[in-house]
Amino acid sequence: MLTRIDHIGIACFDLDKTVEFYRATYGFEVFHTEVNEEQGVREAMLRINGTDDGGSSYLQLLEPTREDSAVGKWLAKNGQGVHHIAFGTADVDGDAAAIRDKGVRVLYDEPRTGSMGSRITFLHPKDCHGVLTELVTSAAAR
Ligand code: CMX
Ligand code: CO
Repeated sequence: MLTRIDHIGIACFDLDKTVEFYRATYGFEVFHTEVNEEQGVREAMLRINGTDDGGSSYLQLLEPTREDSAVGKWLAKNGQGVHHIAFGTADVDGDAAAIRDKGVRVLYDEPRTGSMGSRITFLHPKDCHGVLTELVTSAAAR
């Protein structure tokens, strides 16, 4: 069951400048940073709030580490902005399988590693009314 917004993924050209904008404008501080080579991103997670199921909601600021990555290609085509939305679940495997059975393309056969040791998969934006959609089981929920 999808129980919360885990994060909103925002693509940017310069992670440090974008982090500074969110800090100076809204007062959001960096909760976590990492490089995910498989996904081709350098990212900063800004924690916005906790939720009833013990998980949290974040903004995920994403800078590509290579031009041919998903975010790099998207930035070249669209410029900066909202790249994807991510729903939190305690069971990414089960939810992904159930959604696949409804005819929506799930991009990975098995969930891969996301921020902070989470397990993630993606739904194809063309099957989701134009929204690239991620499913996340956070490390804490496992
Ligand atoms: N939101 C909405 N539509 C998108 C999209 C996005 N983020 N990215 C691509 N599309 C659309 C494109 O506009 C294009 O549509 P048209 O054919 O109408 O022009 C279509 O999908 C195909 O796009 P593409 O540029 O040819 O790109 P690819 O097919 O090579 O890749 C996708 C698209 C979704 C398969 C790829 O971006 C992907 O695998 N995404 C999942 C991984 C990811 O995004 N990782 C970065 C985030 C990591 C994290 O969150 O931790
Ligand atoms: Co994400």
